[in-house]
Amino acid sequence: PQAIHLKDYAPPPYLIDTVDLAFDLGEDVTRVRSRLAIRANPDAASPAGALVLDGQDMRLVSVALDGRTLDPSEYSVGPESLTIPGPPEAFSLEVVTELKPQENTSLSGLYRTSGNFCTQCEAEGFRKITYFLDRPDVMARYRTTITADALKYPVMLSNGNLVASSKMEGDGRHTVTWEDPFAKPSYLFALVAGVLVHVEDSYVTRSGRTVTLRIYVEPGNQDKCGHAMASLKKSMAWDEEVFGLEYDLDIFMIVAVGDFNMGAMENKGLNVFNTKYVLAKPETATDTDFLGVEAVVAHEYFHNWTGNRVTCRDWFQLSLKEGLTVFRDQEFSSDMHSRPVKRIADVQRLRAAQFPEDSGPMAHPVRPDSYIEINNFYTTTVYEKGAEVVRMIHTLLGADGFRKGMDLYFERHDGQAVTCDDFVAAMEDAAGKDLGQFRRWYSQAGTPELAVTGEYDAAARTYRLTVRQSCPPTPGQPTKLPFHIPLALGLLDPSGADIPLRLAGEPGPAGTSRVLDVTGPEQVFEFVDVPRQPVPSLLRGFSAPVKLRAPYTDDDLTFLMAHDGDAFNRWEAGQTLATRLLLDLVADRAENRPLELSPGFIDAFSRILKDPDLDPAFAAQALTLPSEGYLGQQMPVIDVDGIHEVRTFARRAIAGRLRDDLLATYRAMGGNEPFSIDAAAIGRRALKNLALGYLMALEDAEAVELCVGQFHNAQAMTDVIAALGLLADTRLPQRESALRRFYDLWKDEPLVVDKWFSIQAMSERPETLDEVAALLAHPAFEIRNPNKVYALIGGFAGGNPVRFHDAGGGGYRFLADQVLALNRLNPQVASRMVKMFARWRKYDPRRQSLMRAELERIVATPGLSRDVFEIASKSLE
Ligand code: B3K
Ligand code: ZN
Repeated sequence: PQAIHLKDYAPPPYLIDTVDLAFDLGEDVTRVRSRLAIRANPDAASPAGALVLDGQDMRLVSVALDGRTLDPSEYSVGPESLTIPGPPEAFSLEVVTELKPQENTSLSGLYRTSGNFCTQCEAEGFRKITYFLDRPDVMARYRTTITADALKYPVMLSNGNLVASSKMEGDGRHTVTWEDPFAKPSYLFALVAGVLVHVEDSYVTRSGRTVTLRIYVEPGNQDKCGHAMASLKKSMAWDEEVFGLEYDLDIFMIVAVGDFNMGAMENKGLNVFNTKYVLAKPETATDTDFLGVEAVVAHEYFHNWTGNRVTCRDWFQLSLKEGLTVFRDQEFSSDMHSRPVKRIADVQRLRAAQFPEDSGPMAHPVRPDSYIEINNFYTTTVYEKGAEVVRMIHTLLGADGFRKGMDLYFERHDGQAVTCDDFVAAMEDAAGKDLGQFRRWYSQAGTPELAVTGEYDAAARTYRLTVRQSCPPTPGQPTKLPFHIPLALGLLDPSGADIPLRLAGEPGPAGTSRVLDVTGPEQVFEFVDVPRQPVPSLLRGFSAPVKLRAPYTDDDLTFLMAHDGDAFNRWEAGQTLATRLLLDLVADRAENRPLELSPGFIDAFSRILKDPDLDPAFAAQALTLPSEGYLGQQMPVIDVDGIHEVRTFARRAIAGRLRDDLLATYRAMGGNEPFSIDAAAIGRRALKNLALGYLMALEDAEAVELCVGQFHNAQAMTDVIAALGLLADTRLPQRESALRRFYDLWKDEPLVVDKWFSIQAMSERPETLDEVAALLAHPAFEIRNPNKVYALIGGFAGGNPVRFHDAGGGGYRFLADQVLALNRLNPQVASRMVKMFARWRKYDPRRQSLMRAELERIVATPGLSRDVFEIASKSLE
């Protein structure tokens, strides 16, 4: 397979102005007639020449140019293209193709799910429907006619507005026509047909237009759409208020389907969603699910402006729409709930997934330079780091400057396909701030490291902060130039209060929290009028996606935990301290020294637990120890077993010392108030279940009784799952009965069954691998369904480090077997699974060689997809 490079970008030789599609949906064959108005691109680099359309996995039936059917000698068909040599300057092209959606297991292009028809075109699925210039800088207006059996497919949807529909004909078939007035790239095309019911609502935009809102689901799921609908309306109002952006069609539709590779897709006017991000009611969905629904509904809705109205010139610019839209959905969720709690969750996610990616074999810039398979680049770097980059622009420009930049971006580029650079230029021009050096965040991969030291001069009353930055090498980028890093900070006096900040040379203090522009490899910032030795609070709110190194003492960290005015940094101080203590214990264990957890640390935990003024959601985050994955990242060679054992030891030590407080917290948060999904209620459930988790680390009779009682009596899935997850880690007799009961209760709810699979896959018990392997044969498991694969196989390989990395290598063999099975069915899902091997070099020699052997076995397998080949081969490089 060949790599595609950003430097080779050239404008398309032809443009397509209009697309007229006619689908004839059949059980055996689906026929697609496409009529394109094509003309040579006046802005192309060279004369137009041959027209090469993308297309694959279809049967070409006929080609007609300006109404004349072409003889097969007048065109040529390759496995991935249709070429027409020397067409006129402007012409119409009619192409008929035949497809078999029922055989399409890749879930890209047109496929079937629960008997319905559905499409997924991003990134390159449209070419599996018809021949086309399947690239985002070709924007056309679409008209789509669908004909199908009226009983089997009563609902037939596409983008835009419904402009015609005919009643059932004598043959039992009916027809509809949809028209989308906005030009769009082919990746935003969508079609859905089948037996669906909908819930409907409406929204009046602030300019007074009424928009019909519909959520389509399979019959029986109408009662789980309320939260998605409420989230949609909130998103619409938020985008008007914060960015002045209104919806632009008369109807907005969401369709939920059970078979979907990702979370959701922002097709113009017709979003298609994984059921996981639509369906939610308290009995079936956890709080995490509810928050996920809200965030993903918002994300896809926000794409209507950031992605659809202004789209990407090419796929290297993917973060233009994804980083920006993730930033927007994060801000939305912050405004709906608690800002610090949301920020902590987002940073945890960045550290858990993006930091490892950025220091491994798949590290790539937010705007990659090359790819073999674009679907492999829907990464946490493009999404989450991309959002951090947008957030830094927001920090540097301020909210008003950022808003001006957004306004200018839309003023300049509405209806266009543009680049990340165009976005930065709009920000720069609107706010009058030079972002020249800042652009390196788009081109250089790797997580920068910021080493900060401080020196207090009591006589001169100055505090000198020395900041050094560096960035480790990444594939293809051995050396890096300095980044422009916004460093938000404050200085705390010994009472814990913020000191007014004045840099040498400044007339007066400028607030107590401010942002320094770090641009050089080493810089000194001198603060004056500092009355006493301060403790610096650095990188407040995680103002840049970097690794901070600062020589804090344990006492400094405990002090910051208690006093920092920045809530994020209060949490961060506790995490830094816990990480340090746990890693010391891992070293103790390796040296056969006895394990002991610092009493001072447990005291700090106890103060958090007993602080009546703390937001319970924040307390739950602050009382959660760093994950095994995060601890592993801090070690040169990951000690899988040591980390697991030490973390378990620490949890027991904390629980043993704080048992009574934990019980009190459990009871205080338990309350019997009716279910609510507001931030306060979510926070109370989080803290309650955190307390239960610690108590279950002791596994004493009282804890078990609470846990089993909660499992049986709780109404909300959050509480049921928390209890079941804890039981699943034990050898208690109640374990099997709970798992059995849960399955019997919920076997008809696929999304709940997914939870049942993942809980078993993540159990730390030694028999987990055998159980997971046996579950592959369970009647509810379906390897063709991505959610099932993510729950069982992904849950095991990604969510269970101690069992997946078992030194026997059985976990590795299991994953490689599944990757190869999936490779034939669904390359995108297979590729997500093979990524779990990417960090093999971080382990000890024995595990390294076991993982490498599996990667080599995969690479040597004939018929490998581009998707899996790219990840596996780059992992071995
Ligand atoms: N844009 C889609 C992702 C498409 C992934 C294609 N492999 C969902 C989103 O980011 O909103
Ligand atoms: Zn997106």
